[in-house]
Amino acid sequence: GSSQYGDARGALIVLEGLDRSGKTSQSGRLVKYLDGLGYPVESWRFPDRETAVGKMISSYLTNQSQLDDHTIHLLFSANRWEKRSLMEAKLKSGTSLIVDRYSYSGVAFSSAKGLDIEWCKAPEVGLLAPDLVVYLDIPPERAAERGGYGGERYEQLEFQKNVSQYYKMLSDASWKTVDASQPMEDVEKQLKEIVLDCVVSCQKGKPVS
Ligand code: DGP
Ligand code: NA
Ligand code: NA
Repeated sequence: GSSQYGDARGALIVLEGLDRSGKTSQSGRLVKYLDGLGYPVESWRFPDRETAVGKMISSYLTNQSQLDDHTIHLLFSANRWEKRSLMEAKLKSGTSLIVDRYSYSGVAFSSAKGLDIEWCKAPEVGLLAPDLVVYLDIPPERAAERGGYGGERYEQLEFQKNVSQYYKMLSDASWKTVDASQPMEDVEKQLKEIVLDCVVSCQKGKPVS
């Protein structure tokens, strides 16, 4: 067909949400589930702190370095760009990717600091478009109660409230929202259903939008 990846391509599935919304644990569970069903799948996350750029980001997040807001924004974006071709190759070869944060984090977190939203979106243009964005929706106050924030730069209630407003602005009708304040098992069950649907339709060669 007219698919960007040909037949049986992998699905690009992005999980977004506030810090402590449960993305990381759910992403691990989803990968196990899909793998158990026999679908090639990998768990990815941004920022990827292993690369040279990722190490600069990590040092910024842990307050070991200071950077201008625009500069760190562009580093987060560069960190997605440096993984783009590998991402494309994986999808083409049929491997689905469950990605913990993507461009939406980039725009929501930097806009929440007061940077212009259109300026924030610009460096993301040309990255691969996800087949599915799932938003793990949790009130910032509830997220803050969860075992406490880890002390990284953005883990502050007032800032997270601001981020959640920008996520609302960025979301559109194509996003699936899961109530992440439910028990973990309920979140997991709903996510599995949504994500499997997406993987199955991509395996059938669904065109990329
Ligand atoms: P995590 O490793 O998922 O806990 O993310 C680290 C922190 O960085 C988290 O508070 C969210 C934030 N973050 C993730 N991606 C971006 C981005 O592209 N831009 C900005 N400004 N912040 C981001
Ligand atoms: Na977030
Ligand atoms: Na975090």
